Amino acid sequence: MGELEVSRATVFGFGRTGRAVVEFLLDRGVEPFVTDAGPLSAEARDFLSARSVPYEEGGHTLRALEGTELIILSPGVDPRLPVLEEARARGLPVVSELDLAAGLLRDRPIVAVTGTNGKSTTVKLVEAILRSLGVNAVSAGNIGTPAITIVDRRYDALVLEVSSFQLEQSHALHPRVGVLLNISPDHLDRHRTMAEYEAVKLRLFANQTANDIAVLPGALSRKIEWIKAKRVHYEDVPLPTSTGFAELLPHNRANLQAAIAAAQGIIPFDPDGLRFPELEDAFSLPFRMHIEGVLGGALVVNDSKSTNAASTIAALRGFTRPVVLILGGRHKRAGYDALAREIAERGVRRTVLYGEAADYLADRLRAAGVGAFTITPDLPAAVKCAVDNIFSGGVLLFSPGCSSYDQFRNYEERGEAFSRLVCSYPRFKPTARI
Ligand code: UMA
Ligand code: ADP
Repeated sequence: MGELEVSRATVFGFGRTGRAVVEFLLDRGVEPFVTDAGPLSAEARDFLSARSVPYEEGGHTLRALEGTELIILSPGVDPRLPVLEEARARGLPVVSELDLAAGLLRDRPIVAVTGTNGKSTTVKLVEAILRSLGVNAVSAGNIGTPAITIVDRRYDALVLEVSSFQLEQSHALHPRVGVLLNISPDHLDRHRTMAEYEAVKLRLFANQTANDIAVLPGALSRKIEWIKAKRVHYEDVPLPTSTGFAELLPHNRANLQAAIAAAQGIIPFDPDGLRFPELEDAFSLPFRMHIEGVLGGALVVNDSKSTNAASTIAALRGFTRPVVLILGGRHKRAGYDALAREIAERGVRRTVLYGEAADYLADRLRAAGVGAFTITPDLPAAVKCAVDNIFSGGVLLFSPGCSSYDQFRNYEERGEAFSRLVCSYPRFKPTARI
């Protein structure tokens, strides 16, 4: 197995990553053991049994350390778990899936993208730009395809989406181009403080040398001395002048500037040669500011991928029309006072709150002097309330600013639920224009 040379390995977490790691190990003749904190689905149990892979579920026990030579972590697993401390104390190597992949991808050009918001859009933009220039680029990582699945594929450049969870567990990633889009409060349940979250994000640049490129906002760059790579402050990158780009939402303009800077780190090109249709798909990933249609003369926008306060602020800045906003889910503990101020300043007509975070968000709104809000129990009730408040020429914006986990499995399921709810109104028209 490359340079690791083990015959048995334990995989922590059996979600998308764990499954890919198990397949990778089996392909190389390594015997995996799987341990998962939660219950496994019947399908997952069948998958493992069919391959004679032993497993434990419902918690990580010391059984996970017995007879193994290597521990491999899924991103959702906190590297500080006591069982992992015990593994290290016993001298067992503990690596992340990302580090395992990074070790095998060492000689390939990697563009690694992190940040609180805009990662997937930017990854898709870099991939599309490189492909439009004839570079065979592939994307992987937090965007949905674990990096380990592509170690045997042939390509010219890898565009990797990297989350804070992955960075926290990883030490080996060395991107030729590192992109840090932005940092605002998120995932503080795992990273505890903003300082810790920031430090984890900055690790993207830790292994870079003077031959590499670091793309980041100037304001952030000026606060950090130790980055060795050549820095590009992406807000200084000129946008293409050709048709289509002028209409981009402000946050997508920023993502495009960062993507251009990143792609130029792989191959030099003139941004004015970029054509909007070649990049268009990257700006319309599902559940990111997606126009569902028109209801009661109002544009209905589904931004279910908004899982923190900053992405909802970006969504609000995308409209000059009056907005009715649906906000809610499980909050991230910080960033919501700024969102409440934005709601106040923009004169959002009504904010409809739902889910676990509703009372917390109501307090933030009150503190910012916002009175036009309604608390509802769940998404169906929130949509009904929002529809009762919409008016012709306005926007019904679903940009929840919170994670979905209080009432849904993930943001996709939540976005689909919103879509079904609005489409069920007989007056709903699936058109992109009012
Ligand atoms: N689990 C444990 N022990 C723990 C924690 C979790 O056993 O301490 C188990 C869970 O019970 C579950 C499994 O681990 O069975 C889930 O593993 P995971 O949480 O690492 O998730 P994966 O399914 O492997 O998906 C991960 C990313 N998820 C997370 O980081 C939470 C996916 O990003 C990513 O697409 C995928 O790897 C492929 O790289 C999703 C995400 O929400 C989209 N990411 C966060 C974000 O973008 O904000 C970070
Ligand atoms: P990520 O992969 O980091 O979650 P996405 O591209 O999937 O990023 O977008 C997630 C959410 O953040 C969406 O609601 C989107 O509209 C918003 N968003 C995208 N880019 C930015 C940005 N640069 N700044 C703030 N919000 C953004």
